[in-house]
Amino acid sequence: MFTHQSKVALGAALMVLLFAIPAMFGHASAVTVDVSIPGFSFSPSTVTVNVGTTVRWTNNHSISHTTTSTTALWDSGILAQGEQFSHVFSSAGTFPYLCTLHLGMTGTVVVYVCGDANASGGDPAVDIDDIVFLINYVFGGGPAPVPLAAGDANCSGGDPAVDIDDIVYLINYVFGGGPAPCANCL
Ligand SMILES: [Cu+2]
Repeated sequence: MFTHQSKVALGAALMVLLFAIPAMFGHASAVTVDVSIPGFSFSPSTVTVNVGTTVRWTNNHSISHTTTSTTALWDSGILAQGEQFSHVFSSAGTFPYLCTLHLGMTGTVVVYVCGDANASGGDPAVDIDDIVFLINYVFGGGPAPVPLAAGDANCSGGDPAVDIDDIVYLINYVFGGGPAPCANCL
């Protein structure tokens, strides 16, 4: 593994890439992701979203349901057919929920930060450890970010979505005062 000193040296050395490789810059926009209640289930039962995303549940079933966080983050109360409830996810993490009327109805919202390739969370979520993680992934055969899109710091998408441009982008952000990772890297 890398020592702190070697990570700093690595970051400093890779600064030269900033002048050799043009970074691509992503876009930021508010996003809403829909979850349907078509019956005695949530569909899809797991959604993976960026920080700042609004998740909107719609009860499309003929009887009432709720969407209720198991950690008291949100509670829709009873939703009759056709009613909706929205919640903005402003921090990274894995958030389970259920319907309080039918406890077998469960779902999960996974929230992550673009650029937080190692899923460390915390403050700052995006730091030199993510650069090292991506270098190890792109050049060293190391583990991929989970979800992979979390490593697509410049929101380039494409194939591969995570490549040297994302490493350069993060170096520029962490060491060069460059723009933060894009907001929607799905
Ligand atoms: Cu229910």
